[in-house]
Amino acid sequence: MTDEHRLNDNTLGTLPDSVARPAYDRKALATGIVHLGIGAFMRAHMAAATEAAIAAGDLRWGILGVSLRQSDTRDALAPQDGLYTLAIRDADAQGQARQRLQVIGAVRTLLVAPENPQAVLDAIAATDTRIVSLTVTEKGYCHDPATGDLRLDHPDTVHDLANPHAPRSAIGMLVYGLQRRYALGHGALTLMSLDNLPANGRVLRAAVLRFATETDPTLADRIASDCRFPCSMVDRIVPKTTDGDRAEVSQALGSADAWPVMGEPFFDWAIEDQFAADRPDWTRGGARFVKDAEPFERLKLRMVNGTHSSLAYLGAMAGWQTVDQAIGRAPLREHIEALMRDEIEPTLPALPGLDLVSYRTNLLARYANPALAHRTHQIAMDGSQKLPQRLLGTVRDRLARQLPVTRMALALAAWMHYLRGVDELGQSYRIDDPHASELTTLYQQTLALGVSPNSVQTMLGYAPVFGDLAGNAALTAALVPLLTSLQVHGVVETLEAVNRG
Ligand code: CS2
Repeated sequence: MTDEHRLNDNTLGTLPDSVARPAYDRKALATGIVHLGIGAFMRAHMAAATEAAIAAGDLRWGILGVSLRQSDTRDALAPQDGLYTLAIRDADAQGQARQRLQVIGAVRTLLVAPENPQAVLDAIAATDTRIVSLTVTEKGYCHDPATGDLRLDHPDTVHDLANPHAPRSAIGMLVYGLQRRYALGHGALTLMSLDNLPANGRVLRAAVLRFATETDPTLADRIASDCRFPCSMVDRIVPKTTDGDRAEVSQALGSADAWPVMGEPFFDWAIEDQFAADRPDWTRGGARFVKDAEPFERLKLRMVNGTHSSLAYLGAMAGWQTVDQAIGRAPLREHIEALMRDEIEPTLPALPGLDLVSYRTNLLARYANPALAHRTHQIAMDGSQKLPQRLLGTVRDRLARQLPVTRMALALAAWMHYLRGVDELGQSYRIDDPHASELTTLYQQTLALGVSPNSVQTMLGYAPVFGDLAGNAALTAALVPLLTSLQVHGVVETLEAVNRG
């Protein structure tokens, strides 16, 4: 398609009637939100909820999106005036895939931090900015996942402490941006993490204050008293966009969209109502403001992300490429359902109005969505950053109460087995993880040579992931037969044996 047929402000009016689009005056949008890490995940949730608040008439909340590493999002969206399509996909009662398309107008400006870090600091310092939100993934906090503390020896932290004008980590950008903001006499900010971390606001606050203390303790005191860091739980499955998705959405629009995002119909966002200044009315887009997000986070991290990771490692090793394919296999489905019911749910706090049985049933239906084609290898990435909050909290709670951990241990065993780098069909894949080289070396020196209590304990001794679980006898005892079975008999037979009990 030529440029006249590219999605942008000028071609908005030519879209088919079935495509929802901004009806407000985009030129009148102010920039109230700076977002660090403008990937697909944020574009399918926070931006969609903000779009609803803007559409209801509050034009103060345009978004300036920052990419922390690559220019690809800016390169795709800048020629589109920041517009992109959100495709909500599922299947009808006959199992036929269908989609609902909405062009989102909330993103006004896009920056690429490495090209111009100063512009990012200026945006954080700008008077209209009241909220800085983040989806930088677990590893973007430069913290130790086992303890939650900012790593002062992390290369990005070391770099940023020495380069106040050109930070490259989100934490460095926030601290130097706030320093600039205060120098200009502008008011306090709300810093809002949307990543899948327990107490994400508190993790962010601790990292920002730790970094600020290293820079200037008075700045740290001011941030601590002025700024707010609400915790939140966000839930929507957003698979990576493929070239096929781009072609299909562009075809339906009659205009080329270089980077649409895909999502499921389900959307949940529980956010603590703690803001330093005002905020959009995100309830217009399905969010709820809560007093304490912790129980919602725990529920979501353990039930959704915990089972997602379990399913991803087992599915990827069996050669099942997508989540719907994997959950369609009877032994895996039985296992995931029992994992929730028997091992995860008993560790969850009661939440008013929450019916765990329907939560579980609904989650299984979400996984079975055939229109998403969510890749198991996508979820399997960054395991070292994900396991602690997704799986190990449940494991610790159960071990403390001397309850069995067989099904939880199967997820850990599958992750260890995945480090082998080749699935049961003989296909090799890359381990995509910031600790990949240490972990694969560890695997080669231990489990690859044979499963034994010793080799399993050496794996469990990997402190950045397992922390105080090192040397745990009950967990070792659960892992040894599962790892042996995965290596010798493979995923399906192991699942069948676990399901037989
Ligand atoms: C997934 C999550 O990729 C992953 O690790 O588990 O992105 C998951 O799809 C979302 O958290 C669902 O809300």
